[in-house]
Amino acid sequence: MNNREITSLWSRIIIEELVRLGAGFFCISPGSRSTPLTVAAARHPEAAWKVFPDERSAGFFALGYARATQKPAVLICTSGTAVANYYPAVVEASMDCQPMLILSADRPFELLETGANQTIQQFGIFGGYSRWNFRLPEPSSDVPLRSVITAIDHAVSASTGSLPGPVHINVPFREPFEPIDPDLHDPWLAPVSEWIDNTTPLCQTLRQESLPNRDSIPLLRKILADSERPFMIAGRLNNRSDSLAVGNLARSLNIPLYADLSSGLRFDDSFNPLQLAFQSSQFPERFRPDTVIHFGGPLVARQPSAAVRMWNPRNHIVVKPHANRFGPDHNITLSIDASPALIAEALLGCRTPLPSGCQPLPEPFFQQAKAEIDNCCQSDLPVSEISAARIVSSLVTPESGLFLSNSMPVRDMDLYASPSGSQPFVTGMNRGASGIDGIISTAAGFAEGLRKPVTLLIGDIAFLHDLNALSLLQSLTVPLCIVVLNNNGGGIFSFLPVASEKDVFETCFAAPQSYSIKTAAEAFGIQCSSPATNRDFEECCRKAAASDACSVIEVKGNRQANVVLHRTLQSKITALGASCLSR
Ligand SMILES: Cc1ncc(C[n+]2csc(CCOP(=O)(O)OP(=O)(O)O)c2C)c(N)n1
Repeated sequence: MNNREITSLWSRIIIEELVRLGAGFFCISPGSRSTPLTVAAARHPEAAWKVFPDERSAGFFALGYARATQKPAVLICTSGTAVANYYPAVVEASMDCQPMLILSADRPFELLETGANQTIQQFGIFGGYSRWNFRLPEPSSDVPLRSVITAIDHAVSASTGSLPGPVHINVPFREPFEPIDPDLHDPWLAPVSEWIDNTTPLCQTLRQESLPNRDSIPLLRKILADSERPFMIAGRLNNRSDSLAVGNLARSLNIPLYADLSSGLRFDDSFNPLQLAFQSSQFPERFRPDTVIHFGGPLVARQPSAAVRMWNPRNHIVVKPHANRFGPDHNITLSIDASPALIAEALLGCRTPLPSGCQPLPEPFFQQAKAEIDNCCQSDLPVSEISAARIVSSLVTPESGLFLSNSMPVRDMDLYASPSGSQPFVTGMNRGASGIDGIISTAAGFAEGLRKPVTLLIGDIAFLHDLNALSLLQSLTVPLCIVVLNNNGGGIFSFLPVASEKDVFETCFAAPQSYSIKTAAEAFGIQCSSPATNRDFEECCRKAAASDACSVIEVKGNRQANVVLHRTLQSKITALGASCLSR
């Protein structure tokens, strides 16, 4: 078998094993050195693939796909800076435990560090952000094929294991790269002939959910049973079974639950949005739990952590599905590294349900706060960042998905979303490293993975940051509706003390941009509307939901007015809280 045949065969085997392991979605970026992998993926009858001229965008798309499917998408790129462009998406995937597989083609050994063109130090480029870095040898019949296949098996296992995340396999190739049909009767193939004849992976890792240790369940049951005022927090939960089990536990024991936007429970109308209660400083002073049990990862809002610091409860328990360090306040008294779903199920019935008087704030508070938020959404009022979040939350259904950009969109949705049903719908966000980069790409991958229409809420700076991702939308199989909250710059900075540093604020922080969102969208063949009132905005959202085409809805705003609106509504909600607490 000649080198060209070996290279072709080697690549086909890698792609075949990935498909057999369920990693059959490929994000391909064009390049010469990666030709063997690209051709093998594109010609595989069961593989799905999409092409990305921009590897940075490809990385984020793969991240979004993983968020929706819990499976790794496979990134294929050429040598050089192409692979470095995956970095921000790799960081986010690593920090938020999302699977991802990278196959970067490379120059062979004899060309490394010689000044050869398009050759950089690729091996291990992602450092500690990669769960496994591996360098395959140059294709050669001296290498047993079974070792290549089991390297792929381990790559998938490491990416989807108890701590899911990115895995980087560097794949050096010698020329020529052009594909050729190899002779499948070559003796080199004999050890894998059985694998060739069937359709199962050579070695599949079956992973069980991380089980609690034997003592943790009785201990937790006793702590909860002995607590007078237990409180539950649902932080970032990455799968639906965790969300459902945590929600069931809170309901069945009638324990107050703070459901973060990333918990999958924020839209469940059996829980009042405690985000509103935390707007009042009197609330945490009055409501003093003796046990806080936190399921999952961090929260979008910072008030609950500040409250827990103040409460300093006897028991501050965290249940998380992995062994990563967690707790920036260093005040956790017990950490359980096990599946949140298994723990929540095991705690059912551990005590008599709390009486209804133990709820943090009386029902009228939530009704009146709801009425105040709904007031901002009156039909004839100009659409604002708050009303846009509220209206979008009320229109999303279990047949669709929602993605939030960082900065204000994720915060506004966390605080002002209307709980619209007991069926939680899927909400995506990049809160691992909270970047404003790659958001459109991630939302597009999220929609493709979900196979459902998705609405994205994004600020104008984040939109501009990922503008070329608009080129991906034409070929999506489901529509993405992008709501751009255009306040002409970084609106979040107007809420910070630096806003009063007049000489530097506008230029160095708000950084206004005066580009036309409409022209930008139309340059990519996407229709853009700019509704002025809440009525028009809702109408545009409904139209977008009824259409198969991707669309952009621009909400034009003003940063100063946005701050005033937020502060006015916040002080009304704070006053409501104070009056309910003083009764
Ligand atoms: C990659 C990256 N660069 C910079 C930041 C810091 N940052 C946080 S919010 C923000 C402004 C975002 O503006 P926009 O997307 O318009 O949203 P808005 O603040 O108006 O809600 C910036 C630059 C970040 N989080 N991520």
